[in-house]
Amino acid sequence: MGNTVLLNQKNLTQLGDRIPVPTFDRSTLKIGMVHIGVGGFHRAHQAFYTHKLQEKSSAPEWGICGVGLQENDRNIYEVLKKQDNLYTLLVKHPDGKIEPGIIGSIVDFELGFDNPGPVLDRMAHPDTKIVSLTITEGGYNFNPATGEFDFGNPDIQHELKHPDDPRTVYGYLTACLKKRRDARLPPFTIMSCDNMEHNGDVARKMLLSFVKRQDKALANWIEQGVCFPNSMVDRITPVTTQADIAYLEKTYGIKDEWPVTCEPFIQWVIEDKFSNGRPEFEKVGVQFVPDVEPYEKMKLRLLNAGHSVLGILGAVQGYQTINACMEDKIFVAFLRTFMDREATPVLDEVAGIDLGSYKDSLAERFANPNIKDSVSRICSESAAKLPKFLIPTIQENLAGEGSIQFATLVIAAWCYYSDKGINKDGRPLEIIDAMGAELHQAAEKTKTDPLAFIQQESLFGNLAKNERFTTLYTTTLQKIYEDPDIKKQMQDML
Ligand code: CS2
Repeated sequence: MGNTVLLNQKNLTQLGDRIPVPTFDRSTLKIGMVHIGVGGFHRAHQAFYTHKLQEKSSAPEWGICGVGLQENDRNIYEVLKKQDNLYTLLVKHPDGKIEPGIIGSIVDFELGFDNPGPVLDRMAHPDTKIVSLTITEGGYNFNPATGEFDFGNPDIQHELKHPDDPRTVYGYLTACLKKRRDARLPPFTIMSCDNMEHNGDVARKMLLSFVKRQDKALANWIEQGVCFPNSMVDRITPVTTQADIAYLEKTYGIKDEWPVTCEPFIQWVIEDKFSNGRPEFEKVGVQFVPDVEPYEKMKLRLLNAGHSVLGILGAVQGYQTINACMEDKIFVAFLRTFMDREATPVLDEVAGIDLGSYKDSLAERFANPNIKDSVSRICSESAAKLPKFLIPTIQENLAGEGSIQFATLVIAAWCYYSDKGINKDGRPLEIIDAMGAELHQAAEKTKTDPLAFIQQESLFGNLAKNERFTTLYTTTLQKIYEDPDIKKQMQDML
């Protein structure tokens, strides 16, 4: 290792002696993709695939411009600006090996928060062919109980009154699609990369509901011309820690303020439905299929739900990381039994995939000791996640005669977690949830009304009205409140 070098374009030649750096000419890339929501996941997934494609074959039309719409995107914006949009990806293997590489596919970044103009211009630019999204499960602005667009959101109300001052993704998309239509430019594809069943269909339905309130003709134009491919995206990407930053500096002498770490596994299955061309991602392993639904469902109901099972139970038990949960034989057995007995029976066949091996591989991925994915990341935004990952499995098993015991323990533990905010040993939990206050208020009524938590219909639908569920839930809950050492209950169930 030589002296410490700041990560930026000018220093790339020097850094190239230390770790792999982009070999393609970033300066000539046009921006074909605008991505909203440049978190760790985008940088470990779509930007990584795009980087690989640039390395493999020339794809000059497909550079990425990152976009942040919220105040809390300012940090990443400032770091990436300083680093000429370069960052390091650290791929962490289970055997301890860490594979570093500098990713060069993001070539510009715009922040809309202070001034929406540059973001709108970029999205309305003739070179832009795809606008992709990782705005999180909660970012789609629909009421989970009805599945309809939530017009009650104050930002949406503001945008309806002031179309030139967008705040949410819907305001931005509408304003720039209008610009494109008025300029007689072709529309772009809107590509959702969030963990939701039918993510593209949901994005389409929500955007059209919003646009129809403003401009019916524009809604028609969007309906005719904008494609919204559904997709399944996968790569475990923990939160970057100070230790990752220090590792990079100490081991390679690279000063990168915001590297990304991830597991080696990566998968992207997309519906081949694009309005205005697409990168040849199949050259770098992306699968284009006519129907993504079975893949999405499999991943959400096994991987994401599996994560939540470990996360919620692990939080109450006092574990800090997902791999720590997987060092506990009871957690491993509980997870597998949940998957086999409850999640799998309500899944569809997935052509070419052996579910047994898929579940084995999930257990290996979760156990990767090098990843140290925090339980708090997994539990964050559970109110947006569980209605998509876990609750449908319970509802479908209730509709048949399926087992619901394992998932019910997780819901009961989530109530305890939201009520008490501490683990079994009384230590405070780090709870990050946009609905945190509502969850707490509902959960703390448990003492007087055991069903209070699950009566939140926007999350649980009609579970509180199902006797088989409420009977099991109430007894399970009572046991947790008597003794939050949740492992005992888990063990008794195996
Ligand atoms: C996780 C996901 O947020 C969560 O709860 O399950 O972020 C998961 O790591 C990714 O979907 C993996 O592809």
